[in-house]
Amino acid sequence: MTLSLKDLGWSSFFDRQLDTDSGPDSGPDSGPDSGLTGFRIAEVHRDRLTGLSPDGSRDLILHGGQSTGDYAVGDWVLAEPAGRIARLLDRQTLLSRRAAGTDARVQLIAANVDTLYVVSSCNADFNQARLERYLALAHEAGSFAVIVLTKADLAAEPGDYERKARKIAGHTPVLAVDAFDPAHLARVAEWCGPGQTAALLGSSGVGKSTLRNGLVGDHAETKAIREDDARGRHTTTSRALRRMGNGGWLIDTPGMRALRLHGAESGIDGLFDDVTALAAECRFADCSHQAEPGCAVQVAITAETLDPDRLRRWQKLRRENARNSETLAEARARDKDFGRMIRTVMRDKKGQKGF
Ligand SMILES: Nc1nc2c(ncn2[C@@H]2O[C@H](COP(=O)(O)OP(=O)(O)OP(=O)(O)O)[C@@H](O)[C@H]2O)c(=O)[nH]1
Ligand SMILES: [Mg+2]
Repeated sequence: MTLSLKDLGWSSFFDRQLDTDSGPDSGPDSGPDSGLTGFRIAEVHRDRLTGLSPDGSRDLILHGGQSTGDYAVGDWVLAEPAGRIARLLDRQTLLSRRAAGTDARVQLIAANVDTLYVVSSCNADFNQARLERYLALAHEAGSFAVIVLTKADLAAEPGDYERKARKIAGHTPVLAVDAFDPAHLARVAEWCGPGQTAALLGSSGVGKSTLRNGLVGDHAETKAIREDDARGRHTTTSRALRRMGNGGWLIDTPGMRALRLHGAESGIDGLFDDVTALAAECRFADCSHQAEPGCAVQVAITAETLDPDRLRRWQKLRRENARNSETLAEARARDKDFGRMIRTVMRDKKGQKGF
């Protein structure tokens, strides 16, 4: 079957970035982008990229000095006839996270994602704070989030999980599903129509690849989880863009141990807009919402119109985000200041003891 650029997710947003008279691959042209072909990145491996175009799939060649980590599944690139990438087009949305560990690397998860399926299960994996983290990521990126709670068929009261998710979801749809049931899969697919792109994100073992298999119709490996804590085994190890039965595109991702947000302040505040609206009413602009006079947040907590746990989770996410958003230089400066403070304290202590 031949797919058009539009079928692959191309839109006027990418068209506007072309320096041609008419568009990629649309005949003789005099602009600098003439003769280049638009490819959608479908797979990112350590040493190579695979792209999709109306002519099919092919490996793409990087420019010297570039690494495959500079590209995300879902990206649009323009490539020369031999497959060498000429340039990366601006992204409409980008999902990324701060890599684990102390280095400041930002890891790209997926690009040009319209719908983010935030996947958890109706079991011990379910956790409101974790869902909020993913929702903040979607808000920040500009992707539309849909919460999918799998394993509804295994839970005694799946409605309880659905209710808890709705409490934090705002306008985000919540679907409790059996990932093997075609009728449930159809409800999931509805949120990503032809030419649109969705990504599956969530912990290992929640059923991302099971959903993907049902929606795409081929077979990616899945593995049973541990019974005691519902943890998965990190079965999926790479990201790939696949076409769903309804013409939408789906990106399965490896299960995440931790999602470290960075640069997501507006995403967090957007998700917690009830708290931020209250905070804007506080008498002091720098109110910490603890015990200051004129604190509208504390008034709402006393009136039981705001859950104090929700305030705590908002503050925690903001703190973490600020820390993760530091540049490497800022983090080093903070460590240096901290080291200096410790040395001063130690020196003072020694002085007091008469050493
Ligand atoms: N009964 C039932 N089992 C499910 C459902 N969804 C997933 N499973 C099972 O859960 C286990 C883990 O599913 P996977 O699809 O491998 O999970 P994953 O999220 O892709 O995990 P990673 O690739 O490790 O990130 C498998 O044994 C699936 O058969 C569901 O809705 N109902
Ligand atoms: Mg998987």
